Amino acid sequence: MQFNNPASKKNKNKNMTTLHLKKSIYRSPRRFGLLFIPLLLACFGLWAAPNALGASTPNTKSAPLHIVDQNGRPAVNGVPSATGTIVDVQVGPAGKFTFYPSTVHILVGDTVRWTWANSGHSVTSGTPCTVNGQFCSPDDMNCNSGILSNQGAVYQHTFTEPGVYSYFCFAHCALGMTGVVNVSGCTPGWSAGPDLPSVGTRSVGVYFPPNGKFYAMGGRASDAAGSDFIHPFEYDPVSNTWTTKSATYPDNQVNNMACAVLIESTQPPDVIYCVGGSAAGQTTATARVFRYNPVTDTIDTLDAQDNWPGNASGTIVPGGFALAADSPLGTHLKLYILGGFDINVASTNQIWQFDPAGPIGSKWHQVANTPMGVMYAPTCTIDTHIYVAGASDFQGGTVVDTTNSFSFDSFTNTIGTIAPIPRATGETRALSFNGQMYVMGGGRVAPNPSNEVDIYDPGTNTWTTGSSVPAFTTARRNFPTDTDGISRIWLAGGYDSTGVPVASMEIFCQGGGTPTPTPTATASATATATATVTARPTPSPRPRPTPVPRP
Ligand SMILES: [Cu+2]
Repeated sequence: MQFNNPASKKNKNKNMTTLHLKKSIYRSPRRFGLLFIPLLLACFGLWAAPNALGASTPNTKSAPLHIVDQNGRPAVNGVPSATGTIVDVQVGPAGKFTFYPSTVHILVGDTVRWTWANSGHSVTSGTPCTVNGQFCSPDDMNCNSGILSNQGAVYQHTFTEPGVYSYFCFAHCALGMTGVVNVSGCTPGWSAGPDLPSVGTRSVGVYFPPNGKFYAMGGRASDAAGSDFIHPFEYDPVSNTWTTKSATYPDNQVNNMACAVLIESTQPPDVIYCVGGSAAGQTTATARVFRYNPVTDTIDTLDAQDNWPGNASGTIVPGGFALAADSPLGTHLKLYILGGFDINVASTNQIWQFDPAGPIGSKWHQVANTPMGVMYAPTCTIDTHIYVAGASDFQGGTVVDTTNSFSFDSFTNTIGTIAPIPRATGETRALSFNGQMYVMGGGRVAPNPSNEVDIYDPGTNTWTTGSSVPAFTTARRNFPTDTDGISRIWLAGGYDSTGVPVASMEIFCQGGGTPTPTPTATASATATATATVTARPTPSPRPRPTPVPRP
């Protein structure tokens, strides 16, 4: 199997799906992707023995250090909040002068735990290579002296304020041994985020694990011809701001696309693939596939031989879509597009599988058909199945909402039945969040659009609403939304109840939230190096963040 993004989707090994792992176990791999788990396992196996090598002896004569964050407020060290998560970073793995992963994305209240894979390194906060005294190994004291620790040492720090925290190894900073901790805020429950750069609708939301950011791909400002967006929008949870990127879409057929994070082989980089789409005011649709690399902010279009065959007529936009593996061995994830909308004609029922690693001209394969035509269908993958619940249909010359619900087993290529969603909806997205399916508002037939979040538990085949993720505030449809799979959901824009595109954003955050009120870090000498590295259960990324919706 491989550990690519979006993390949890990759592991389709059925006998692992029952494992309920601690947040701290599965968050790391899904956040940091490929290679991290194998490395962790290897290293932790190595370190399972009591690590007598501990860190250097702290100098207890010095005055306690008052640790402050970049905003000058007290930062708490070593006391994970009640709901906090621990994220692991290796120091000097494989004898290299690196931290791995060198950049981590966490929430306020989370803890970063550094473990020394080799000796003679430090974790020292500051913009390379200047000590700023915010935190440092082994015990947050005497940061300026750059105390080095040895193999097996463990140092951890809990971050209680949002921000970007740089650090480096005192001995090897000049060799580029540096790291960054991105800490984003978390208000438990739903809260308002900043407006999109424009009012907009029919964009696709994509969470990009390598940088922890949320993208609104494509879409348009209104239903008028020419209002299509030209550039991706990027939301940064750390700065809580939207940015219009420089990359330019290959064409204006960027509404109602299917987009998801894929990699082309067993190695990063991950990129966002977008398939199909239409332009405002048009009844034709493209079949092209393009890639957006958020790190380099570049877009390129695949060879025309790799156009989506589901739109052979040139009039069909993608239906539901989700990432899934097609075998228990879990080779790289594939994108599935279920159904589609033959614009102003009918819904369609083909399922197409896209393999980004396939040779040119052979990336697409048709698999089973959906049990009914589905379009604008809430779709996500949980464990070994793709679920669809509440798709749109085209009846009597108009788009309508339905309760159509089913599952698709991507291993066996078969359709299954599930309890139908209790309300009709469509033109929205389903998200895989902590092992359940969340159908986000949507729909256009009164009383829709909705702000309701319907939760499907595949284990019990039942639907609920309420507790884990309640309704959001502004009812809407055709809006970009996505999740990191475990703690956050983002949504923005869409048509509101009056049918007008809006710009408002809503953010759901679970956990990591309230930092434990703890006194200023009076660094205690015992807080160091003794941390026993507990053997970790085999990480099987359980919750699987879904790819994208398709308004
Ligand atoms: Cu070093």
